[in-house]
Amino acid sequence: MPSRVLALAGGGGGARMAHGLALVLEPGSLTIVVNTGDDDRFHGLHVSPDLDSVMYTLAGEINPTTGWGLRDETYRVREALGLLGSETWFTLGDRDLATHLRRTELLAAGHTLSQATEQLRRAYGVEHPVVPMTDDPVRTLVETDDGELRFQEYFVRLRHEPRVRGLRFEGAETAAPSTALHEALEAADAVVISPSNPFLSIAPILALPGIRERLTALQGPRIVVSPIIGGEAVRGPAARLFQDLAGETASAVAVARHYRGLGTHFVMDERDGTDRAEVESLGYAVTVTPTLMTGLAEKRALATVVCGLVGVAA
Ligand code: FO1
Repeated sequence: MPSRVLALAGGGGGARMAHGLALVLEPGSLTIVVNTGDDDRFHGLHVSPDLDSVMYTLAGEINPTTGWGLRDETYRVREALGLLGSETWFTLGDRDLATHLRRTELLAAGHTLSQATEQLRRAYGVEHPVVPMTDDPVRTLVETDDGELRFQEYFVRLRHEPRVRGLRFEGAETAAPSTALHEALEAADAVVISPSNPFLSIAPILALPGIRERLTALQGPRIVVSPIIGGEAVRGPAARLFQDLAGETASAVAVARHYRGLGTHFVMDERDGTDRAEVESLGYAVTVTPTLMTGLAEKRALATVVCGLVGVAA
């Protein structure tokens, strides 16, 4: 029987890793579990940015310039909303709006977020299961010097400029992990922790009741792919959050320390090769390889390396 891989993902790095894995694994061998802490309502619509980023990337429809939203977009509705006095700092393209309209329609008709996502991803021609971490509301709240902010206010409206004092995943402690996450945990031969933001994208998944414990109890490899390359995040505030929340400079070692006890294998970029021994001393089996996923070939190459670790003992 082929190995079954559970990938945890959120944001652009997670979407690119998920795409690479989808290129090398059959749909029955991969479940992509996605952060929903970034979800919010805009113009009355339920927006799930991380689910959509993964879905659009796997569909080949992601906007290559922004890394979120759809390619070949127009913004007529946004312009009109602005004229009508609506807040438009969160940019929703016309085609993207159709996704949020349909999701909101399905939720209002009584479907769960998992069921709505299943319909949407099939409609976009995505064969691999892309599933929310939970069907219950979990909202990432960011404690800053300006007070507690909703995730998208911090991330988009304030361009992740405020200093972060802490994070809260409201609702996580009582949220039930989705059925697909349960089933993937039961069946998984390996787990991939994508190179997503550890604090904003992966932590909400790990905050769900029992998930960290169940992941740690898994027998197979738990493979961390470092989101930090040469001391920097590819995009977004991950490097700064290591400073603000963990009090240390961002590096492959800092990522390894963050996931210590959870990960067994650690994949890091060639630029960080000098950190190898220190990461090994934290108990990981280390692989050094190019990790920057600039195109399809790089995504496929990294996913091939990661899948090569499935079945390899730590
Ligand atoms: N990110 C931005 O920086 N600015 C935006 O206006 C914006 C709109 C947006 C709309 C739909 C969507 O699915 C994602 C969107 N994102 C936007 C990205 C999103 O805020 C973040 O990348 C994720 O939440 C972080 O993982």
